[in-house]
Amino acid sequence: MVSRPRSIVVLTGAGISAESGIETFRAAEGLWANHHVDDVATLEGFARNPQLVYTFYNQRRRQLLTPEISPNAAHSALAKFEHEFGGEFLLVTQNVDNLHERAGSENLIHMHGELLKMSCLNSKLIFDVSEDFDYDTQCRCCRSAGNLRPHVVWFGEMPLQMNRINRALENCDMFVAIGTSGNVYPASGFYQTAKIRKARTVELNLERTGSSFDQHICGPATVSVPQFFNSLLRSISAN
Ligand code: BV8
Repeated sequence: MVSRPRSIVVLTGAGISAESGIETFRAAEGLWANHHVDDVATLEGFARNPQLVYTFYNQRRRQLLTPEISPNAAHSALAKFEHEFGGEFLLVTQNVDNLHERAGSENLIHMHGELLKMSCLNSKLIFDVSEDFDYDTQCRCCRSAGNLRPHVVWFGEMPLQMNRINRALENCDMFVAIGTSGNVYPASGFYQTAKIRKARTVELNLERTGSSFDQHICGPATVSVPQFFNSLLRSISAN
């Protein structure tokens, strides 16, 4: 077991944002409860009914920007650890919300894109966005309407910065998965890559997801994440 890790990769999923008030994907009242994933999270769904997809993401963006939604103790504990750890640290999130950066995380990859960005289908340029947008919104590059899509990775599309993620996984000696059901590939396979490299693998979740992590810590992220990372900091500084 790694007593003093030198390189840590953390993967987060919807569960880390649940206590901030953002629904997870697969909970009964989850985001997709009212929509079929094929209709709102695939390129085919977007081509079939773009307005449904624009509305789905506009609603989520509006919710994210309401004052009630803010980073929770788990987001803050990860940012604190990153700044005090002293080793290599990479946070990979499957979430498209901006709660990690608002909590102060810096070495962060949004592998499934970001709700507060949109991209042009022609130029592939990426723009910040905080308002609703749809088929009639003009992009600043083409100066015409009908070219914009959410900068979000849909099913069947390649997640972002996979080379950088894989390099970090192959080099890490600790991998921690927080609040993810492990249903979606390639994120669901990251812990195997880490295990092959003899990294210590830890899962923080409400329940065991069935994957064979070295350690499973059950409980809400706002309790387990500060406990785990603060105690790791203490053991590192004691060594
Ligand atoms: C790709 C953006 C090729 C959109 C998302 C058949 C078999 C296996 C795989 C496939 C298959 N057919 C197709 C595939 C590939 C497919 C896939 O995995 N499909 C699955 C559904 C079968 N994947 C893809 O298409 C990906 N691309 O494979 O490209 C490739 C890739 C690499 C290399 C070569 C080729 C692209 C997938 C991206 C899809 N986009 N999001 C949007 O956000 O609207 S996925 C979406 O669901 C989220 O981003 C998130 O990543 C994902 C999973 O959700 P979770 O975050 O895990 O959330 P979930 O609700 O499931 O779980 C929440 C967890 O939190 C639970 O465990 C719960 O217990 C816990 N929890 C809840 N509350 C708390 C908590 N834990 C702690 N505290 C709490 N309070």
